[in-house]
Formats: sequence, C-alpha cells, structure tokens
Amino acid sequence: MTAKPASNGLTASTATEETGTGKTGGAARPGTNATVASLDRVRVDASDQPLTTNQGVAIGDNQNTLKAGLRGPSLLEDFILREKITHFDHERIPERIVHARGSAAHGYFEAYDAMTKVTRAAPFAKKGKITPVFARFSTVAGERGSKDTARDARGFAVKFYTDEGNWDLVGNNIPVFFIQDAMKFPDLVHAVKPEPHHGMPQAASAHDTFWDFVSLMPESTHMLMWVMSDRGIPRSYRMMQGFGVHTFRLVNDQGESVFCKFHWKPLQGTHSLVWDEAVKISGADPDYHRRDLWEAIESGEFPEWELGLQIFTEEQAEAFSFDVLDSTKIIPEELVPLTPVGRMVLNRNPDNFFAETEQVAFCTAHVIPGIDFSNDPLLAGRIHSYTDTQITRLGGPNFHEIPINSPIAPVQNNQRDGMHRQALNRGRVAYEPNSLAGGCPFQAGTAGFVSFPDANAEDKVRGKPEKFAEHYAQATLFYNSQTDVEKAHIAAAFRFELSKVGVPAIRERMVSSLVNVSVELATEVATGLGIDLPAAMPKASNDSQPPEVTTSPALSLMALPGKTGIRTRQIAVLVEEGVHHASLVDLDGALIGAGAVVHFVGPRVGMFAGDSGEKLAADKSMENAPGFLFDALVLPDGSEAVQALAANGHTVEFVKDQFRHCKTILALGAGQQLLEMAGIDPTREEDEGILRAKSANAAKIAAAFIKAIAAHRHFSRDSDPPVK
Ligand code: HDE
Repeated sequence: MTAKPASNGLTASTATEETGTGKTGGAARPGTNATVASLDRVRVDASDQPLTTNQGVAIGDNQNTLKAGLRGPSLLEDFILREKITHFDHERIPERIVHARGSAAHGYFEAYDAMTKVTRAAPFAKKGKITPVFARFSTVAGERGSKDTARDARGFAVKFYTDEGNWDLVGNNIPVFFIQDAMKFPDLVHAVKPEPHHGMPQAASAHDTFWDFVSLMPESTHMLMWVMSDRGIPRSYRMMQGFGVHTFRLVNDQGESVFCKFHWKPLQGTHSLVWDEAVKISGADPDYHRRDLWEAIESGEFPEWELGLQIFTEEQAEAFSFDVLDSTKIIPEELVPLTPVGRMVLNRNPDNFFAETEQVAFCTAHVIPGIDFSNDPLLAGRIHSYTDTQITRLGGPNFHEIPINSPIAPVQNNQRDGMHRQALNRGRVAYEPNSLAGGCPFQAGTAGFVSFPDANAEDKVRGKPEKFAEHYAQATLFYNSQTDVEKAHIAAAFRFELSKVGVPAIRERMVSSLVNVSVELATEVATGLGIDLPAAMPKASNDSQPPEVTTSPALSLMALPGKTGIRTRQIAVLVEEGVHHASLVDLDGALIGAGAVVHFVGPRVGMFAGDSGEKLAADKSMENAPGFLFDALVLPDGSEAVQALAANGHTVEFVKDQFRHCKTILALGAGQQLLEMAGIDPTREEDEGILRAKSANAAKIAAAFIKAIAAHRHFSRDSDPPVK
C-alpha cells in the first residue's frame, strides 16, 4: 500500500518543517537536523489519497477476494489479493542476533569547541558545529519482543551523519566488556541466550549456561560487577551513561595520533530501578523504556548527553598497570580525566519503527577521517562482524542505501548491483583506473581516509599480552567505589542470579571467583546461597603491577545526580469520589510547573466528583497502571474518598510498592490513614521521602515534595528482605 512520496511535495506531513541544509556544519539549528530533512524523500502520507497496489493501481474493493460466483472458488487471477498476501508473508526480517530489542531517536550533536589539535574528524571541526545523529538503545540478550527491564547491559549506538561520511559509535552503558578477544563472542552469546534444548529463559542471564561460562572465564568478572549493579536495570534509557568501551585513535591533519576513550554523560542523571520493581514492571509494561523515551521526546523534553573524551598518549598507556587494548579494563578518571567536547540532543521520534529503528545498521567499521582503530582484538572482530551481519539481516550488500543508513555525504564508487540495488549509476565505467570517465571517481589521497601507520613488527601468534592476565583488580576497584546501598544491591543480584543456577558446582565456582574481588561480597553471596565460603579461585597472574587507584568515585551511580530535577517524572495521584479537590489542583499545578507528568489514578478510568462537586478525570486506573510504574505517589484528602480507597485492595499494594521501592509519598489530610493501612509507621520522621500535610497546606509542601522526588530514591528505608 503506497501513497505519493513526500518528495512529490503533495502530501508530506513534514513539508512545512524547518529542515536545515542537508549538510552538516551548515544552518541546521537545534530542533532541526539535516538527516531528518533528507528522509523527506521517502516519507509517505496517505491523507486524502486512494488505496493502490504497489504498482500504483487504485483498488476498488479491499474487502472481498475475487470469486467465480458469490459462493464459488477464489480465482488465481486476483492479483490484488496475491500481492497483498505475498507482501505480508515477507514482512518480517531476521532480528539482530544480539541487541534485538531496542528503541531509537533522531537528534543532533553540537561541538563545544574545535578539537582540530587532536582530530580532524568532521563533527569536531569547529565550535558550535551541528552534526545530525540517530541513536539506538537496546537490551542485549532478549529477543525483539522481550521486556525492557531485564537485568542486562544496554546498547548505546550513535550514528553521526557527518559531512565526511557516516561515523558509528557503537557502545554500551557499561565501559567494559565480558571478554578480551572476539574469538570468544559466539561462546558468550550462546551461553547467555535461552538454553538451546528448551528455549528458556528469555531475556535473562540467571541460568546455568551463562554462569557456567563466565565462572570459567575470570576475565568477565569486572563486567559482571557492573551488570549485577543497578546499572543492569536502568530507570530509563535517558538516564544511563554510554561508553565506546575500546581504546580508539584520534588522528589530526598532520597525521599525529593520540588514544581516546568515548564517554556519554546524561544530563538527566544516572538512575536505576530496584530489582523487585524491574521484575514487576516487566509484567505491567514490557515497553517501559521504549515508552519513556518516546513520551519524553513527544512532550518536548529532549534528552541530552555530554560527550567526554579521555585522551592519552601511547607512552602514558605503556605505563598503566593494565593494557589499554584490553576491553575488560577502564582507565580510571583519576588517571586520565574527561575532556567535555560536545552534547547530543535527541529531539525527534522516528516516523516508522521498522523503516528506521529496525533497519538502522550500525557498524564499528564505519569510521571517518580523524577516527581510527586501536589494536584491541575485540574491536578487530567487531569491525568484521557488523557489516557481515547486516548482509543477512537486511538482505544483501546494499543496506547502505536504506534511507536511515544512507550518509548525507555523497556516495560515488564502482560498487554495483546486488539485491535491492537502488542507485542508477550512469555510464559504462565501473572500474578504476579508467580513462573513459576521465579517471572518476578519483582517489582522494590524504583528503580521504588514511589509516594511521601503526608500526607492527612481531611474529604471527595466537596469544595475549601479559597484562591481560590480571582479571580482578578493577572488579575490586569497582566494588570498593560503590556506596553501601549499591554494594548491597550487587550482592543481592549475585544471590538471585546464582540461586537460579541448578548445578551447585557452578554456584560455588562463581563464589570462589568473587573471593578474589572482595571477601565481604563473596561471604554475603555465599550466605545468601546457603553455602560455605569456598577457597579463592587460583588466579592466572599473581605478580601483576599494583593498581594506580583503589577507589574511583565516578564509578558510583550516585556520582551523576543530573540537572533536570523532576522533569518527566511520573507522579500518581490516587482519586475516588469525594476527593479533596482544591488541594490536588494546587499540587498538580506545582508539579506540572516543575515539569513532572501527573496522572490521576482511580479505581477505574473516567470522571470522579470531588468534595466540592468539581469533576476530575482519572486517566489511569490502579488496574492498568500499578504503583510501581510511578516515581512518586500522592494520597489525597477527603474522608469519603479515603474510605473508598481503603476498601480497595489495589490501594495497599500501590502504597506498599512505593514504600518498598524507596520512592516519595505525600499523604494529605485523611490520606495519611492509607499509609498506616499499608503498615507504614506514622512516626517515621527520619524518612525525607514520606511527607505528610494538611490539605490546606498542599501548595506549601509542594516544594519539599518536589525536592524529595528529585532525590530519586530514599534508600534509608531499603530493606532486604522487605519489611512486612
Ligand atoms: Fe556488538 N554486535 N559485538 N558489541 N553490539 C551487534 O550487530 C559483536 C560488542 C553493540 O542498535 C550485532 O547489527 C561482536 C561490544 C551494540 O543496532 C553483531 C562482538 C559492544 C549493538 C555484533 C561484539 C557492542 C551491537 C548484532 C565482540 C559495546 C546494537 C546486530 C567481538 C562496545 C546496535 C548488529 C544497534 C550489535 C557483534 C561486542 C555493542 C552481531 C562480534 C564490546 C550497541 O554484529
């Protein structure tokens, strides 16, 4: 089914948008981007248009098959039916083997300053330069339809449509990886995916094969610490960091090179769910992160990240106690601080999930002049893998022509033909050198991509450099840099995951590995599993260089509280017939003023009469939107309403979940009874996340309520197991 493409200028819904110049570095402004404009040529809008076949023939009847008589057989000649069904039969493409589940958005990158001293890469060419981007966030292990809130690493992939070609920074929300060498990637993925005999469990690492593999691969311990921390269950894609993971090279105009690591820091702060909440959300709203990103952008709350670089020289790298080519290691910010170089803003949702989010093809091989690879052996495997996988997933070698993948920089070369080729290359020359086309397209020489001439004169060998054999120092560094609450959550996550492992020897082996990280952590996990603390697993290396730092505050999630207050936070206000209306109006105004999203949640959706007769519309019900989906809760005043709420079983669950998940609760007037009904001690004075006020004071308490919500959680009430 097609309508006239937008490029005809007839029906484009976007035709009136401000669309930039079609080139980066030009007049594109915040709120616009050149890629979005370049996609106009393929946008389709069927408003006021007749239904047609794929050949543009208008269809008279879209309800009935062509038959020989009303009760007779269907006819083979019905090309309209056959075209429709045939297309439908082929609607699905293979999902990504990893990172199948994801969500994406358009936006732009803006350089703070020229970085020409260290790189000639186009996005950093001058202060204020704007480069369009498309960013996709994802879980790793789950299939395309799996839940968003699984414990997992998250993909953080950004395609920069620069005026010197596309650059893909394909990272994760965790700065290290499980393995050091690409050779082990298929093993890792086979171990974490559902077990092959029965296809379980979906989107979960809590099973035997995963823990069997990682407990035999001590190099994965550092990343395990990160995934078992609350970083494995982010509150939102908008509230997580991103990392390029590998060491890359930056190369300037003179051909000089430095090493670099890429870091994205969210302006929204780094925030996470708690495990019980993540489990419950996965049932009530498996699209939790997709919805969050979509709604924030639709409402004009554009998420933003700052890009920081850790820039260091080869000489510095040689002196470190770890190898910078080892992707299981970070470079502590104490050794190489971050240089902020720009910001990314995501300001437009895709028009079509399949065409954009599903068909986007990120490839680590997509680099531009000024950005080059290091010899990290994990990166080397990736440079091959991403292009290769798209050939199956997107049906051939022309995936770069799919609109979301095509660069805004012009493409001209002698590659030809193949499945789904769209370019109409003119002329008879498809080779180089040639004289028949005047030698065009010609080699760009040093104006084009020139690989950094990295000197290499060693024997061909399968093996690893010595420093790769040290597996635990940075896992310990990570653990020691966490707050007590974070440490407790890490121990609980190991306990949970290993408790799902059926083979006791695997549990024990993993705990013996944890002894090398921290005896405190290993003891905690062993106790949780009801086993004795095993002896430490023998280490691959016992004479490693001592680490330069033993704690690094930047490794705690609490290090980045964010600058956006309670903007986009979801607040539930319970309502019933007879609810105290005036206080809710006061509070609602203050919360909306602070950028929060307020939902009136009733025993059902629809209208409720307040105490003074004014109507109030509940947009959610306690059935369709349980308490754990919200960041904060208001329990209203009004004795009739409170009585009705008290009689509803959902209310206690609502309040208990808010309490258990350490969120902010404000109880107004008679609403305070609901706190007590849920077993919350009315004398909990020390808890800044439980606020009480007379309804006459609703407006006055709003500021304290907002401050408490902005704190995200009140972990002083964190308890494991939960209080009754
Ligand atoms: Fe990937 N990875 N990966 N990966 N990866 C894929 O490419 C691969 C690794 C990452 O939103 C695949 O198009 C190998 C590290 C992200 O579309 C595949 C190795 C990091 C995404 C692939 C790694 C990542 C992928 C599957 C080890 C963090 C999703 C579909 C040598 C720095 C991108 C696809 C998107 C996707 C291979 C390791 C991040 C098969 C072989 C380390 C964010 O090509």
